[in-house]
Amino acid sequence: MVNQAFVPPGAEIGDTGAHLPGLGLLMLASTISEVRPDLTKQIRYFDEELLGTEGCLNSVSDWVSEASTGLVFITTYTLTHHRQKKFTEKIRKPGTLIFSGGPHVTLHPETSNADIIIRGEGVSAMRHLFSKDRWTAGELMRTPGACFSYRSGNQTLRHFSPPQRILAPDEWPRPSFSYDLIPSDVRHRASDKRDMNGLEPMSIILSKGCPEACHFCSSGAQNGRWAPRSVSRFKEDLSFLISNRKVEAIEFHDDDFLAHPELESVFEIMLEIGIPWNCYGRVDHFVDNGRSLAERLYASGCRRIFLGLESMSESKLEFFNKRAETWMNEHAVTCCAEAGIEVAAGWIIGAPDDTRESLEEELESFLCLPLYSLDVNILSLNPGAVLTKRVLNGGISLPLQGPERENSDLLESNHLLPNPQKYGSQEPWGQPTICKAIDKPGLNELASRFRDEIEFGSRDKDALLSL
Ligand code: B12
Ligand code: SF4
Repeated sequence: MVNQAFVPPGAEIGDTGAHLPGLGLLMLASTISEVRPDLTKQIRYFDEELLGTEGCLNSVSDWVSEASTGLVFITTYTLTHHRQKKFTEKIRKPGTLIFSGGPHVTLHPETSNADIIIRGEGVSAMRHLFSKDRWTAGELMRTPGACFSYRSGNQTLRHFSPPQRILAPDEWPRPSFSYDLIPSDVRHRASDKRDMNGLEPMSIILSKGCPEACHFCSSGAQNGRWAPRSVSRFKEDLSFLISNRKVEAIEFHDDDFLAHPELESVFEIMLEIGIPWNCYGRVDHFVDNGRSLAERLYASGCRRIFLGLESMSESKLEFFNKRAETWMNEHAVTCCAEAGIEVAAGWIIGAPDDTRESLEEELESFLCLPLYSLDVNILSLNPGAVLTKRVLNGGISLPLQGPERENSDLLESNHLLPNPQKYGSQEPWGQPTICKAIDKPGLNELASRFRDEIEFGSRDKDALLSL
């Protein structure tokens, strides 16, 4: 008997306040059921927030111990990878095989202590592995994206595969996400910026990756080329979701929901189900007929949109390769606000040329926009992002950091993985900042002051939710 435990990334560091289903793991669970329907009843999904840290460990351990072979699946994020490693250490025992995958180990498989690491999308790996009777080293080597250690004579060798990123969303399993696995007592929660009057959200996604490539962002390195999913498949997944959970609000987790080529059909489906929803989108979609787009969004139930404006300075937008200008930011926010859609936005501070004066100016421009909320984020260097690569290859010089004012470990290690001993636990956690004029404590102090100064907020909650 093979019992399987799926554990999404836990809370604490990088906690956005949100608590949502781990779509990647739910997709892998559905893939395994597709290949081996006989295993379906042996798959469980464990939620750390519901169970607590110790409770989660114990529940997973008990579940996999009941079988002759236990398989544990963990998603990794860079900011919380140390926690996932600790979890792996505690859960490890004979008869249990631990898999890790997701954003962090896709870029840094060498840092994982799991038994098998899958880089990139995990569906192809699951299809390959679960169609085999035995998992020999040879079979594992043929598994898309797999990395692992194995014995050869008296030597231990490591095998590394490149990340898999080419699977088209229409080749995802059916249903795409096993929402039915989520225990009924798990209560999901939106982050503040996406909260819709306390309605319980469920998330869904209908594309992979992003059509753009901002230089601070790692979506391309994680997901490969952007690809949308057909509307018919989306409809199937949505009806599976609605028939398995009570859905009060929907969060679309696509990087750029508005880029979907069949957006009008998606609107029709959302109008038909009558559930309020929110999404992420890019401002360039509002350039032509932005008012009409915003009205159609509202009419189909969109009540909040997250626009990653990032900056109100032309040169900074260009430095980020945002491929948007400040007038586009302003226009998109105005179109949405006038249509009744609340706009949550993000602002990144800590670019190399930011100064206290330039940031005060940006803040003034943001405060003039009809926003619902504005997240102030200090630029972080995600694995795989263009800016991270430029810092590592010397194209952007790293201002000297910390009390010792030296960056020697970076030059030796050739990575920028979080190191809170060296770079402190302020934001960005365990990482250096690259702003020339303001150091990390200075950026944190500014971020905290800006957050206090920003006061937007919902105009009328009842109007927001009336469909
Ligand atoms: C939804 C989302 C969230 C949700 C997470 C909900 C949840 N419970 O999972 C919320 C809003 C809570 C969130 C929070 C954060 N997020 Co986020 N998030 C995303 C987003 C937009 C989509 C992820 C998703 O669901 N994709 C769809 C599923 C189907 O794909 P997937 O998860 O990648 O899974 C596939 C593969 O990765 C792989 N896989 C995944 N896990 C596993 C495990 C195993 C064992 C195997 C074999 C394979 C495997 O197989 C899956 C199927 O093919 C991505 C951007 C993106 N487009 O990828 C960012 C992203 C993952 N987030 C990111 C970040 C930085 C964060 C935060 C740290 C932000 C912050 N500063 O607070 C927090 C961390 C929260 C935490 N506690 O750890 C980064 C991660 C970078 C990194 N190297 O870690 C990303 C890539 C965004 C970016 N462009 O930078 N996020
Ligand atoms: S920041 Fe947003 S728009 Fe830019 S590449 Fe990342 S997901 Fe796409």
